[in-house]
Amino acid sequence: MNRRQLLIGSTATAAFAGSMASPQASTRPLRLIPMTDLTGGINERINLSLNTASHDFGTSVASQTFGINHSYLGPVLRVKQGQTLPFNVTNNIGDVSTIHWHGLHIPGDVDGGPHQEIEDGAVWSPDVPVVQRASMNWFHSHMHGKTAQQTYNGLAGVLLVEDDSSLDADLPKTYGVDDFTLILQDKTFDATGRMTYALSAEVFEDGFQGDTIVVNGVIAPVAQSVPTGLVRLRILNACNARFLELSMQTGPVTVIASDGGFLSSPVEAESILMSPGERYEVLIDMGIVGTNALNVNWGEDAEGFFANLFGGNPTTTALVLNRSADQGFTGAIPTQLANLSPPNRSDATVTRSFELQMDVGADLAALAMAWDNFCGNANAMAINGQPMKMDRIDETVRKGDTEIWRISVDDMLHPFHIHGCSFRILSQSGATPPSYAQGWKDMVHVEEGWSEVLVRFDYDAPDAAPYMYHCHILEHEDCGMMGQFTVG
Ligand SMILES: [Cu+2]
Repeated sequence: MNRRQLLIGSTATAAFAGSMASPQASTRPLRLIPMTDLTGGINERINLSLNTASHDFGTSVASQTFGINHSYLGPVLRVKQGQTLPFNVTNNIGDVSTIHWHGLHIPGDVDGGPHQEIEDGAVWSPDVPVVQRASMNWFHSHMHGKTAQQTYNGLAGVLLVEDDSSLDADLPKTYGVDDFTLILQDKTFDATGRMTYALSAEVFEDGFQGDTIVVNGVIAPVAQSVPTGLVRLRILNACNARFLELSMQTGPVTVIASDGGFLSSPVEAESILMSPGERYEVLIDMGIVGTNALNVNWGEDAEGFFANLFGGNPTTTALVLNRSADQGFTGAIPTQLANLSPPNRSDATVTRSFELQMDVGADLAALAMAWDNFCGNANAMAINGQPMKMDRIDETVRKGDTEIWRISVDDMLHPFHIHGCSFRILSQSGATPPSYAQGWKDMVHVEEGWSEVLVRFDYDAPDAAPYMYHCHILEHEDCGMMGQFTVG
């Protein structure tokens, strides 16, 4: 009997009575996340203030949250390739934190991982170079042992990189009109409507599973009026642990970009499976139907395993799009997006193997605790037999080398993330990745067999500021399923 079978029938979490009773019955307006557009130039330091706040997710009750310049989540920052971003990140959450720039190709000392702690009351002022192509990235807490709780409470935001070709591209790009940023998360709320984050040992093992979908900080479904024509959705799965299977009510999902930038050409898929930490950009043709909807199936697999286990509707609507009389973007879905050659595994000169491990035994569990990993009262986790340790370097990479990283797991489906790079997926759980995952990525799914990525590291990460590789189920990361590597 495997762990999955053992878990079936365990306790369901308490649900906010109003949130899931009739998911299609009401739609709230989509909350547009305030966007700071810096593509025209940067004249002063960019202030990000991490603060405690209260926020109404749509239950008419204020929940205690963290925010970045806002009551929950941060702004959307829109920047351009070639810029250097002079941040002042001020921490006022009453606890030590960090802000990691997920997806950026930057040196280890400005990466914002667990070594760049920002004490409560302190200001962190990294100058972050934007070297890479147009891509949707994000930023979130990466505080060792506290990433899950701090990110859940709201320490996350989106960073859109544009470049000359993306600014010129014949694509929808009017923010809040035909170009929307969607941050998808799962939450639980207590009977009074306050956001909760409760972890039992079982729940901790699978990572936190909420029963209510939240879009940009508002309980779904949400609705948005859009003009006729193509509409662009830039989507981030910012759940702590849930995989989300996205589909449209009418028509295919037309994917144009993955984590690290545009695909070579649009890919039509019946659905896309997004792990925590992944980003995809999709186009919706609102010239065809007057109403369309983005639906979310949040089972780990087609049977909706997690949904049945933890409560909540396995398929729900996240966003309803209603066409207005206005004429919007008049272009067609492009046939060509970017020049991407297929990954060539013979480019690699080094191969490394990583096994993600969920059950490491009592001896390692004691060490994991001593090394400030946080596992609640669940089992400690590890990679290659070692829970995360802040002063141990696990791998040493030579700058400019192309490598193959092979990842396997002992149980369950996990999303694996590498800092400081984008990579190409050679195989995913022993199979060819879906077409929409064959472009630039920094996340790969790992279940059965090997997942292999082709990766090159071009920036320095010294002993004092190593990069991380880890499971992006945040409770697993906090519990030791993380390692660190230098580049030089
Ligand atoms: Cu994991």
